[in-house]
Amino acid sequence: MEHSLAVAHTAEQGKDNLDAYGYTVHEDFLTAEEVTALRERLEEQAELERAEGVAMLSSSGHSDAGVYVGAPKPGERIGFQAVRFLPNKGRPFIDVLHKPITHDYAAHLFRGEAYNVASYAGILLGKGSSRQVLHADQQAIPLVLDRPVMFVAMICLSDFEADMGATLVAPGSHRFPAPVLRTDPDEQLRDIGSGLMPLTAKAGSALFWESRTWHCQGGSTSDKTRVSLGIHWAQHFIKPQDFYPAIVHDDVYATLTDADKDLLGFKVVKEYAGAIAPRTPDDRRTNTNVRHPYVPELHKGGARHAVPLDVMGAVPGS
Ligand SMILES: O=C(O)CCC(=O)C(=O)O
Ligand SMILES: [Fe+2]
Repeated sequence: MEHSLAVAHTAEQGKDNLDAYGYTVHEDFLTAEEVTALRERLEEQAELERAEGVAMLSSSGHSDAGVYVGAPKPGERIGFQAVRFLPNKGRPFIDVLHKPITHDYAAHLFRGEAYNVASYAGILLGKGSSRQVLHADQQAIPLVLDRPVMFVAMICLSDFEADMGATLVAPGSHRFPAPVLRTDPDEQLRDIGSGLMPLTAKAGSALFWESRTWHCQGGSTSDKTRVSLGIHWAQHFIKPQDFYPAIVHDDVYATLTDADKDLLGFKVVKEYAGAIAPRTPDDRRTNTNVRHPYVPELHKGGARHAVPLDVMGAVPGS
């Protein structure tokens, strides 16, 4: 495989890289100040999730078998920690969703179709973390598609060096059906004429790969911790891994703008899917563009009643 790392500074370069190779490294995605603020918030949250016994951890990496939720075991060296559901864990995590470059790539990869966040986690990777299984993110879709329905923005809050477990990507693999999980990766890579390339990058870069591209988290043998935000963006009809309309805390919901909510999947697109109806008579949680009245099980002479929309001061949407 003759391939040099596909790096971009502009959306135009990045789109060309995504088309040609299925990924791009986008340098200077964040300012140095943004890197510091996001990294400090993430590391504090990660430390306290360990201290409070609610951390998602593994000593051996991002493999299903080794991952557990709790406090670190005595003497355990943490190889992998995920801090999930970041929109609940600090405003800077929501702000970074609005970076225009992400939306330039989304418009290109999704050909103008609507999309939202499908999962959003901080990832800390340390020594002893093993290489993840080779996969494509739309692997679960039982169809071979001529386009991606998801893509990842992996925002680097530390440098990504090869021995720190930098993401390994197979350039050009987006043109092929997904690899067969847990089957000799080297043979499959040879068959498509590709190989694994570590996406090395400086802190503040973002790695983008589309969901047909074969990739895996690298293994770490370094004393330095790889720190990143992993954001999966999906077209609106995909059932997301993390369903933010149900996950966002009430106090966070109260702070969200409609633009935030749309990125988190509160919008019903083309009248298809994702209706949110009130759970209690005074529930304010709703779609950004459609509202439904509160309607419980009604009985003649019963004590429970519906709440018509005008009481909520709301307008039915499109
Ligand atoms: O953490 C990584 O390098 C890759 C994780 C991954 O496979 C993904 O986010 O889709
Ligand atoms: Fe992945």
